[in-house]
Amino acid sequence: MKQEAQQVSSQVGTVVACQANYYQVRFLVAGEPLYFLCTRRARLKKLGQQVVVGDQVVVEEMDWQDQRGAIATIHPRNNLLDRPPVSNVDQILLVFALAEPQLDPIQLSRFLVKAESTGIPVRLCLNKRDLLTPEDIEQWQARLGVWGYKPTFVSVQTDPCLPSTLMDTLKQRVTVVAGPSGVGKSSLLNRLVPDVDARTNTVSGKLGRGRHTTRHVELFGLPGGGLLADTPGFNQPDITCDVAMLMRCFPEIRRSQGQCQFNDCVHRDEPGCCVRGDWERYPHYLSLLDEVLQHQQQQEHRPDAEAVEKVKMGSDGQVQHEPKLEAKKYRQKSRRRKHQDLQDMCYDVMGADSIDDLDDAVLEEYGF
Ligand SMILES: Nc1nc2c(ncn2[C@@H]2O[C@H](COP(=O)(O)OP(=O)(O)OP(=O)(O)O)[C@@H](O)[C@H]2O)c(=O)[nH]1
Ligand SMILES: [Mg+2]
Ligand SMILES: [Zn+2]
Repeated sequence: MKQEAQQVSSQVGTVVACQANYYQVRFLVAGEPLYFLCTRRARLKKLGQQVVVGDQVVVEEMDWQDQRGAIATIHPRNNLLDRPPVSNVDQILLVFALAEPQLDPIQLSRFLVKAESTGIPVRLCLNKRDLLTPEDIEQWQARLGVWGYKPTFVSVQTDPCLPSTLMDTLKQRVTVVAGPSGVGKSSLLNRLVPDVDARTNTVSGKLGRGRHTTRHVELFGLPGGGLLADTPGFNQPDITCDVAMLMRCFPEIRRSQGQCQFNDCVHRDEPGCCVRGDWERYPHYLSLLDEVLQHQQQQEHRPDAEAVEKVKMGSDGQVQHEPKLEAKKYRQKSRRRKHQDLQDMCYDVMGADSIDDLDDAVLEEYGF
């Protein structure tokens, strides 16, 4: 059976890591994972199609001896997270610590909204339960239940077995672990994939978002099936979705959807609004609403002359250009820099073989 499977010259696999011009692609052969080191066909490069971790790809010219091949086609993506770039994600596992660092409800809200705004199912995992009393844990459970979440409480460090609710949700799914720095994301990965050398405490950089760590995302195969990617922690995700999406990001608002008098109610000061009220996260919602409206206003009042393009990867793998609208663009730039911005970006991005080939400054500038 295995022998027969090894005869094929082309097969669909999952990209689990990208490094320079090479991609590690995982195949299941007779139920066992096999990893091939692959290049990308020149045709994909010409089409401007980037390969990202999570992509389902057709690998051709498979050399079963040396486990090498060439990526010929990227299957259409179900979704694409941009930071770090991972596609076909089944769920986001949002990890927070109950203590050390102390659980900040506003920060948790912000992360939840950011995760929900991707449209990808979100699961909440609260780590370091060894540091809290059972009473405190019960209080958090009740409180977050009212928010609309049913977190899994865990101590990655001291639990003899990780909870079955957590293990079950990871089975056969592609999961991206996200959350602030120091909450135990890498520790969890180490626990789940015992032979992995995911270093803990490695986040670097001024913003707590090391460039290299964000880019070198990798999907690890779990012993019970499923794939898991660790991400570096950062403490303040931007909320850049629109108002309609913001409302969808709150389970409390989703629950009362359609009950407002006006279809376009933003639940702020409209008369007869039944969402407005004394629910715990209502102030979080109002503050994020202000932020989102402000962001929207900034976009609307952006002078055209200052428009700078942003490079995004479409779900089809094509590089797309869209106006970059962040406040960052108002920074003073040298004349040469202004003139060359757009051109540089086109050449740098389109001419590169993979994200890893791009200049760090270009990636930063254009929001990768
Ligand atoms: N008390 C306690 N400490 C834990 C637990 N899990 C992890 N830690 C500790 O928390 C610290 C941070 O853990 P990491 O796994 O590096 O956290 P991280 O989320 O990957 O952090 P970044 O990579 O900075 O985003 C380490 O010192 C761990 O030993 C736990 O269950 N209980
Ligand atoms: Mg980490
Ligand atoms: Zn309303």
